[in-house]
Amino acid sequence: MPLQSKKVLTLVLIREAGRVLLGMKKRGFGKGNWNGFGGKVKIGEETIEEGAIREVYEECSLTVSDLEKVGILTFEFLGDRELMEVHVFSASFFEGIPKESEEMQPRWFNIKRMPYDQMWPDDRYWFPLYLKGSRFTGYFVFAGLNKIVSQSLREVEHLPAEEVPSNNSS
Ligand code: 6OG
Repeated sequence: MPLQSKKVLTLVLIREAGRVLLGMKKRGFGKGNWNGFGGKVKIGEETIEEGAIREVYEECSLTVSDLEKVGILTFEFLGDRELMEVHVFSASFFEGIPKESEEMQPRWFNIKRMPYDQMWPDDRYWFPLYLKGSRFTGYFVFAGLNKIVSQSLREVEHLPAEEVPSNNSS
């Protein structure tokens, strides 16, 4: 079965001193996991960053402006022809106070105590690279939502230049 397309998504990690803001996903894909904020890049959004900024605001009411891309993670779910390409951003300046939304319940976590048992299983591989300030690319193959069957992760000096997404459906 050939892989035919990829969906571009965003994931924003907001960091302040020794802590990171995560949200408990209350519905949809990844429900029950702590994760950064993000989602699909919408048609009409000219950059991936624009989609990322919108999602952060929708999900926790914060306005971020200093996004820095730190990683690109590609996920393949066996049996699903569409790959997910998640662009991971770090932000350290924000305006507002984190507020619960219909999708996310935000909470600050000390960077020494990330709740890996309640995060996506790939996070325990790449999150330490993010925390130490590296850039990275990764490819993870999942069988179901909880099991990684193969993975590769690399620290890189530079991430590939952005491609403007054209095939996202929503
Ligand atoms: P919506 O469906 O809510 O966007 N996402 C993942 N994040 C991590 N840490 N690991 C994964 O492993 C992920 N797969 C998807 C990208 C989904 C949100 O979840 C992220 C988006 O921020 C498989 O629109």
